[in-house]
Amino acid sequence: MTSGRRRKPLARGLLIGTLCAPLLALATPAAANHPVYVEGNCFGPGAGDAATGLRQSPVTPGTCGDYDGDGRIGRAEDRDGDNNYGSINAALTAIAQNGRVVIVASGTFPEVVKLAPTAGGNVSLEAAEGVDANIDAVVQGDPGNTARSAAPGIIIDGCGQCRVTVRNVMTRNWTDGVRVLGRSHVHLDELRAENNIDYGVHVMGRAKVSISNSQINATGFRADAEGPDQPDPGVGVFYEGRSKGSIHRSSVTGSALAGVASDDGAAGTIRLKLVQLFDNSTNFATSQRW
Ligand SMILES: [Ca+2]
Ligand SMILES: [Ca+2]
Repeated sequence: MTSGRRRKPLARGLLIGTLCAPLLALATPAAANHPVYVEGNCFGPGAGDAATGLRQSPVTPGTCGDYDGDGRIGRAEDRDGDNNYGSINAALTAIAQNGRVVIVASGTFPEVVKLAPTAGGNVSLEAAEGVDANIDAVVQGDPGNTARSAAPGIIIDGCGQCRVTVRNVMTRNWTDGVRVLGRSHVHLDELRAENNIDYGVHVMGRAKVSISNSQINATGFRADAEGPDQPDPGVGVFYEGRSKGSIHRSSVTGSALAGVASDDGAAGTIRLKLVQLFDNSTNFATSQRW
């Protein structure tokens, strides 16, 4: 854990900062123990059936997910030069994919979130307790819905020496709720993946992904105004290639095809404990025999 080792008393930190300013200027933009915040948002204007799309700035200060009370949310919050952001990807860029991003107010985030640490970087993305952070491909009336519906919601592509943690977020209406690539090392905790058409969690390559306290439900079931979409294949959690995984205290239900499945290379390297598998066409499958 780097945070404990790096934490220093303020006075000492200031002294070091004074003496070593040239060195600090060469450091990464945000050290691993300097979190940045993501604010929320709300729908509107109007209410109920009249509500359309995400609200834009300005909003009444302190409302509609405006955590810092400046009346700005979304892109305006991304651009105002402070340490709060209105979108998740802007915050990840601010920490240079090395550090902690905390979503501090409830909102819907229609963006393909990319977690891609390099060179030993470590990223944690989480919503604070009680915050509903919905990473959703579909927002009523938004012109980007079709393109987003054909993309994964959270893409994790880390290096072999990098570690990624994602906690307490929802991902819905994508092809894959979460797609993990390469040699990533990932922990997914309190993840809620629903109504993703192809996979809830899709682990590829040689990635290692543990999942705990999570619900992956209704994979392969998604509909728009023209009717239900066709799943391909509609698997809750799929460990593909030579990936490895462990799932603990989680629920995988209502998948169109398999609940938890592994590829030939991943077969035998998947560990399940206290996992609810129910109402999937096939609850558990190996070698893609679903
Ligand atoms: Ca704000
Ligand atoms: Ca800002």
